[in-house]
Amino acid sequence: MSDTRVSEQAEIKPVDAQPQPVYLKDYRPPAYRVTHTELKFDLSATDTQVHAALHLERHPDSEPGLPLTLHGEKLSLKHIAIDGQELQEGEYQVDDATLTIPEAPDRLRLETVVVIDPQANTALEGLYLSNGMFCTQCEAEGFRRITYYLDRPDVMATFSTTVIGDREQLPVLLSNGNPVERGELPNGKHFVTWEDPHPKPSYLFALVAGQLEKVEDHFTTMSGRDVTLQLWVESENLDKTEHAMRSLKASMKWDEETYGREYDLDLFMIVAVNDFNMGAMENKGLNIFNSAAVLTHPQTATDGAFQRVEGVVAHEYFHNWSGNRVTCRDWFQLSLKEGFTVFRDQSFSADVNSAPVKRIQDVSFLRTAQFAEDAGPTAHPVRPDHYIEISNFYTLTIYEKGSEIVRMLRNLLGWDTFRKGSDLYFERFDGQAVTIEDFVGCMAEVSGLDLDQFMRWYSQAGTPEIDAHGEYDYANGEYRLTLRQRTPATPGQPDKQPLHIPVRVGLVGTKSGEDLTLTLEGPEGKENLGKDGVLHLREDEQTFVFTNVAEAPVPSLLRGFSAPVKLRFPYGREDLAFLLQNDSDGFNRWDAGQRLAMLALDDLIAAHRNGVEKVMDPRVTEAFRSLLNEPSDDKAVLAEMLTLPSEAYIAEQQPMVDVDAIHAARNFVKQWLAVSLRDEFLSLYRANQSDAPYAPDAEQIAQRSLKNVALSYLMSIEDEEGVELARQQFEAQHNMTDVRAALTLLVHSSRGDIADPALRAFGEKWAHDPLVMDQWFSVQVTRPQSDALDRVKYLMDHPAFSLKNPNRVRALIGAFVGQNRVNFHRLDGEGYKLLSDVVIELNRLNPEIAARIITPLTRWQRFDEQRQALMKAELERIRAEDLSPNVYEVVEKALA
Ligand code: 0A1
Ligand code: ZN
Repeated sequence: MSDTRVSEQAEIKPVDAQPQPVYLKDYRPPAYRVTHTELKFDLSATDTQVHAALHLERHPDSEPGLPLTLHGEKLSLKHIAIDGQELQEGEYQVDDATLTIPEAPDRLRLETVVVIDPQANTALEGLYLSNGMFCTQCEAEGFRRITYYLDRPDVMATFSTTVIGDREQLPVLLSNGNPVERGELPNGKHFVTWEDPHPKPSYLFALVAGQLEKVEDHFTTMSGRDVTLQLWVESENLDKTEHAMRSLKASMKWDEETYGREYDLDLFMIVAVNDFNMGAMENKGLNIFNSAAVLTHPQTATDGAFQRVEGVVAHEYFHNWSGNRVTCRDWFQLSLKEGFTVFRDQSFSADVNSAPVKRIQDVSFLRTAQFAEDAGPTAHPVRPDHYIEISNFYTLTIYEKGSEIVRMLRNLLGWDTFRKGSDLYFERFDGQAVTIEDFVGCMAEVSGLDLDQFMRWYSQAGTPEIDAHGEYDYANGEYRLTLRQRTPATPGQPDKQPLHIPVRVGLVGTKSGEDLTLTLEGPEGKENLGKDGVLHLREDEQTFVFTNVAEAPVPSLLRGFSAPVKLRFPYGREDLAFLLQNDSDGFNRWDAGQRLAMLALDDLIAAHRNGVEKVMDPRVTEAFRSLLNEPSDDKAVLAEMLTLPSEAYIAEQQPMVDVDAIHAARNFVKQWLAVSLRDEFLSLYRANQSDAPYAPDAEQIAQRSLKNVALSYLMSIEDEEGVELARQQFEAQHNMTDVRAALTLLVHSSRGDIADPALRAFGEKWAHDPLVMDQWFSVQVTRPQSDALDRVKYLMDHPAFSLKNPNRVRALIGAFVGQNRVNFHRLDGEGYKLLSDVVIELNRLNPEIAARIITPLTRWQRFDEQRQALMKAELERIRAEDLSPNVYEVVEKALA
């Protein structure tokens, strides 16, 4: 028997054998399908034995004569047999990625025994150990690190899994489906057997074993079935489960009411693990969560964390239909499940919180982070046509832009028809692995719409830009709106075709301040669009003529952010101030404020660069004054309105990023507003102070955001009263939202006399809680003062920090390189050097995280020559290492 065991460290490839891309056009059905999978795990930290029995049969659509080839990596094969007959050498071949049996019969039972080493698995893919707990992560291609298998999403099988472990060390043994048998074994071991009746691809397999405690609840489904809900955590976290459980029940109800989707097993489990590469994973019946995405307590988690938990719990639960019951044919279709599921979770969160704020937050994130990705060297279509490493494609483009595409379909069809399309999709493809065409095809079928041009959204990368201009013809009462679209070239896609873009518009009368009725002059005569309608932009350039426009309007364009595009319109500052006051669309009212602030910021950035005195546009101050004095919006929206565009968003708008000028300009605006409106901010703070017991509800969250926004203005000028309020707020220790806001403002100020003892007290109080220590790290390394980089280095030696834990890496390194722009981009290049040192280390330990954390370095083209040279030099230094396929793919693109 050959022993093919290889090191658990990332594979090191010689330069002449660099990883090769996989192409969508090469998709072929598998040679075999698996009808049933039996697994038996005998768990041990360094030598876990995995016994697999696969019931295989030739796939009816496969090319005749293809051998049986199974995936397998880092496995030590101990035994292999077909239908009870041990295979002899020569009857099969094993290399570092596959096991091939050239002469396999058309129907067979293949048995293998392999040994794996979970303890050495620092990549956190496959079976690994986290805090003494065994857990798995199989999406996308982790199952092949557990056993030999057809590890691809179009191979779906029922699973029966027996987990054997030490009774004392591993009292809880979990897998997918329902437990059907349990018992005692010799040598202090015990076992549990799980049956999952729903055929699933291997990426949805899960196993968890450890010393866990559970919180249990129940949900009665719409057809009256009782589902047991279990949340498994380490005992010290039992008091942090309530919000996740509540969110789970709310999600189950919402999916029944909104999409008619009912849960399909008797048991639904969530497990919290400390070491996890992503947020969470939708394994069938056994969701595994990063502890940061499930645990909350008023004393340890901020409002933002509560909302994130609600959203992630919903996301993973919704995958049970959009992803699990109907899955992807291949990984190029990833957005089929992810885009649709993000759209579903965003809609859920909008329904249970403030809908306009949810939209504002989602769009801000998209415009800042996804637009940057779409404009950089790793830009790719929502359905890529090739990849080297699929785990590099769990991107904002696949998730967030993918969700925007589904949202556009909802907007084009209207909710009722979209829901019919969704019903058809789930009914027609239940139990199948399908494509994006299958999904969009259902939408076209139920609506009768031609969506052929719309499909380009999936194949064309880059953010479309729309240049709009309008003319009002007083004499004829006509308004002509011309829209010109263009999508910039992206790597591998020099020429772009026009897209089908839904542009929701209103015309706001300048006299009345009201939405005017829209009568559109169309090819088939006049069309009444009401007060707010969707224009279908399909050509490179199109002019839309509105008639019977009784007064001069200001157009309100792309309402609700109806398409993921950059829309330019030559708004004057008065127009924007007018829309900020009068637009009936909450999103566009907020956006008008952002555009107005951006115009002022542009001037100030230029002034800073030219070394001339900065002068604030009084219209911005007046707009803020009226927001503060006559608040017309709900508190949650008002808090968003009062928040200036982030440095990252401002950078996105600049042709060449000048980090220092952006930082200086934004600070100037903030301080100017704080000085001019100090009393207003102070009364806003006071009006929103509350002693009510903490609840993560929309009203309280809005109050806290408003109060903390006000405090941030006061602290920007280190106003004595503001500093005192921050100190008191920290000392009151009322809840983590307020404590963290106050601590951040103090640490980011020059008031070390208050900040240092506060930091020390916080660090001591929470030393035992890693998720709170993550916040302690982030607060310090995002400080704008010039000692931030030294703090990062110092904190990397802190006992609570480890490069092996992805949450720690994100909290310390990720926060510094992503949120501390002035210090990461230091002109001595030390910020870049620090990041590349970390990437080189992580490339060995955890390639997935290495390939993500490197992102800011890949955006070098956006900066001045000096910084470009420094960043490129660091990328070259990384390239000279023996790279994992993950980092290799990203670095090659960045340097192409
Ligand atoms: N499907 C999960 C995301 C996920 C993807 C990959 C992972 O490990 C490499 C883990 C989780 C989701 O969308 O939530
Ligand atoms: Zn997902």
